[in-house]
Amino acid sequence: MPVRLRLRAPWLTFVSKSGERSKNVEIVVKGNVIPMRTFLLITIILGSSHALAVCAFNIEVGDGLTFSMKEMNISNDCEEITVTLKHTGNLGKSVMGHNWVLSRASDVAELAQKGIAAGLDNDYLPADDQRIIAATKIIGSGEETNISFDPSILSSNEKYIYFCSFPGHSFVMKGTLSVI
Ligand SMILES: [Cu+2]
Repeated sequence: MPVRLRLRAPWLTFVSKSGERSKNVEIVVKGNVIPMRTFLLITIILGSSHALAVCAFNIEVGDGLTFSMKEMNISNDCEEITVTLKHTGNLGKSVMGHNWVLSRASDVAELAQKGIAAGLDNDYLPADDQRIIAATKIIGSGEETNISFDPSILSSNEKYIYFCSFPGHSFVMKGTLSVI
């Protein structure tokens, strides 16, 4: 179905090929007839990415070793970043528990290693370790948890990784976090 984009610009005069002058022009594109005012509004919204900074993230986990989000872009315009983790799988936390842990890329391996020793009672994370920037508790089937942190503690020059510290998961269950 052909769709038209109608542009009304009173400050312009459009001249057709046949020499006809008009204050309106219709552009046939895919979509609906969009008034100029709506068109400009969309343009303004798309152009102001900073005003649309995403400060809250919803990430799902299940019975596999994946986060529903593989990459996060964090804006320093946010006063606080909130990550909500939801377990949509069927397995309990002792079998297929997951958490969301943020650290510098270079700290992941050692934190995951020390996490195994810490055990489930400590959410598979070493206590009071300064290398943990933010972390949720371990959750299982049907559970949900969240964590908030101040993005100003992150640097745009650093590489950050979020991972799951459940034993064996961190090798594949991870994503990259960047400051934009
Ligand atoms: Cu996991």
